[in-house]
Amino acid sequence: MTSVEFPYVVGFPDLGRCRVMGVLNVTPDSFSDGGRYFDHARAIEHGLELFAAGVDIVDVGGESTRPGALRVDPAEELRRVLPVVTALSREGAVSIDTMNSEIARRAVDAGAVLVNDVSGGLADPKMASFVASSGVAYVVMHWRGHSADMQTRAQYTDVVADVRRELSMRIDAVLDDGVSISQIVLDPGIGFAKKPGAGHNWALLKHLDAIASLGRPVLVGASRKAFLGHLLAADDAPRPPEERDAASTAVTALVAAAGAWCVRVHSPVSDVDAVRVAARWRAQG
Ligand code: PMM
Repeated sequence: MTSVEFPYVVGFPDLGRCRVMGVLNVTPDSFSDGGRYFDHARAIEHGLELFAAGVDIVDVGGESTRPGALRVDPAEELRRVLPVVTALSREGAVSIDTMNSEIARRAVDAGAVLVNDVSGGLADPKMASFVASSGVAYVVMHWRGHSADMQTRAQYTDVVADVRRELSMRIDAVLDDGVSISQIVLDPGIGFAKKPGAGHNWALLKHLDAIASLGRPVLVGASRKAFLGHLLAADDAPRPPEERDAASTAVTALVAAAGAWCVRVHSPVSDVDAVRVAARWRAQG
């Protein structure tokens, strides 16, 4: 089998396959697992379960970004995530899902090897310069504003071209702040200022190559999101988040086969196999 090459990301040697990132929300209110891992001991235990299931990275977040969510106080966000990042960093690669540069700094000091910023540096003007000084990998996601009212900003002429252009501007901005190109991973921001019924998410997933043509690897966070609930609705009732895992894995297989660098998922067991199937698929002449 010929190996599959992915663009280099600092700290993440090529595995010849798409990586799997497991979601660990230490929040009372995330849309699919809110409240389940709010207690530190339960969060750490679930992080260990994610590693045991074969994920490459555990993504620890202390602020819900579901549509409509309000901001969390930074002291509370830090209280939620720091013990969890500290404990899990001893066991494997941990990323910190935050828009706040101080939280990112404390998490990286505690061992996090990737900063996952859903605002792509827009929420905190100090984020990019912190990331630059830290040298760790940086996920720059497409974002148009905070969750409280982000869905009102889901207006596009051509969603793929618009997201690509806005991400390109974010690359330029974070490079200007000293981030190096090998730190950057791009993310089209599935569900963020994208309407489930308007086809925005499907267009972005189908045309990931347009995002990848910016020259950086692509991370996809489609797991359990509303557009899948919408697709699988019965009698006009969306399929509930915890019943969207099979569909999430189908997306994993498709985007990994299309060359995604990483998928961010809640229930990773099938995804861990799916990325291996996709790598073999890609390697086939
Ligand atoms: N989605 C959520 C949170 N963090 N990070 C990245 N990079 N990409 C995403 O799509 C993303 C994210 C929201 O989902 P959750 O509430 O299940 O964590």
